[in-house]
Amino acid sequence: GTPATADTSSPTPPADSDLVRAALGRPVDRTPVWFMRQAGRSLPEYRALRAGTAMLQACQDPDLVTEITLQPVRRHGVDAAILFSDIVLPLVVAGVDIEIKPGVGPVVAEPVRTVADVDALPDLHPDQLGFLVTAVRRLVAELGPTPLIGFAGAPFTLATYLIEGGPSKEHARTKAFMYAEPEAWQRLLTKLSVSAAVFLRTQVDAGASAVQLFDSWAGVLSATDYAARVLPHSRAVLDGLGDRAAGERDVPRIHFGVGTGELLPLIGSAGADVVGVDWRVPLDEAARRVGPGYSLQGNLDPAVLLADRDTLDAEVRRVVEQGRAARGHVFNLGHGVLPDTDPGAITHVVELVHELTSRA
Ligand code: 1CP
Repeated sequence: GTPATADTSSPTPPADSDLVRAALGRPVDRTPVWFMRQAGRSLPEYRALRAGTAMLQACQDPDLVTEITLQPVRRHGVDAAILFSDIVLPLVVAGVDIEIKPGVGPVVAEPVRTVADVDALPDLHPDQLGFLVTAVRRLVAELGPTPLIGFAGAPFTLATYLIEGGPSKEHARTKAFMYAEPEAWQRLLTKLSVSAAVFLRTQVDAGASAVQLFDSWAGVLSATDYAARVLPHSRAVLDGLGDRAAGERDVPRIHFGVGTGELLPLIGSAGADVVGVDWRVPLDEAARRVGPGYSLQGNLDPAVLLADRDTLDAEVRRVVEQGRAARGHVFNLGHGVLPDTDPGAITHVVELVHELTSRA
């Protein structure tokens, strides 16, 4: 029952890809590979394009978003593009005063510290996302057979930035608020889940082939707190995305956090098709923890890209071998590309993974 106008002018995403097949546990021609933070600081062509434009301005410029998203696909031959954006963008578009400070990360002008602050947070409206629809449609048309991954920040990870006011190690203020104001906490995470769902739905309707929900900092929580105070909100985002029984396109859902070894089965049960794993837990052990109903994504240590070729190759082979224990495997790093990474090492890993996994 949605109006036809939005759908008819979106280009058709690729009908089939190794990324979507691996994510859904179907046979692949070769293991698909992409890298978290593949677009960005490791590429000289990125630094050249971004010069003079603030990060959050660049994210709202469809020409820049399209070009920066395409750069790593052209250079490395990865099996998926990931939209150039940031997890704080839906908040910024809704009117929250946030800046991304170079070398620091997102900084919030007026952190959320009281119940009144929670209730004053502006909502995101789909009609504020015209730039995003334009960028995704253009990308899907340009990418041809290569799938585009859309993404959003999960409610918990966004809450950490809003409450701390910026990047943090301990997330102590966030936890203190979660324990002291349980009802306001639920309202805050509900608001953030609605805006994440709007942001993802917009990308899927415009042609994204898969989505990733980044709950980067969920690993700071115990399984008990995660299950009771966070998981239902992430599930609201992921469940809102697709009713496959109603014949929607299969748009697999990837769900990722750092340091989530103890949370892996819960991360899966929040509504994922693919559980992202950092480098701490080997993929065969991760497959045992999540069970047979999930594919895995990961999990080369990003620092290994800084090592010598023999070490790099041995680690890539190990990840590929351990990944065979999973229902399906999407090769990736265990977290984002480090800024000092040699782009040549990334291209080499793509070639090696393809060589090791091609069906004869
Ligand atoms: O000026 C610059 O180049 C700023 C660096 C930068 C870039 C390139 C930031 C600031 N964000 C991004 C892009 C970005 N952010 C992408 C692009 C697509 C790709 O992967 O190539 C994505 C997916 C993100 C998502 C993101 N932003 C996450 C989740 C992924 C993760 O790393 O865990 C998080 C936590 C952020 C917050 C953020 N934005 C930028 C920084 C430096 C940070 C982290 C700060 C911190 O340590 O808390």
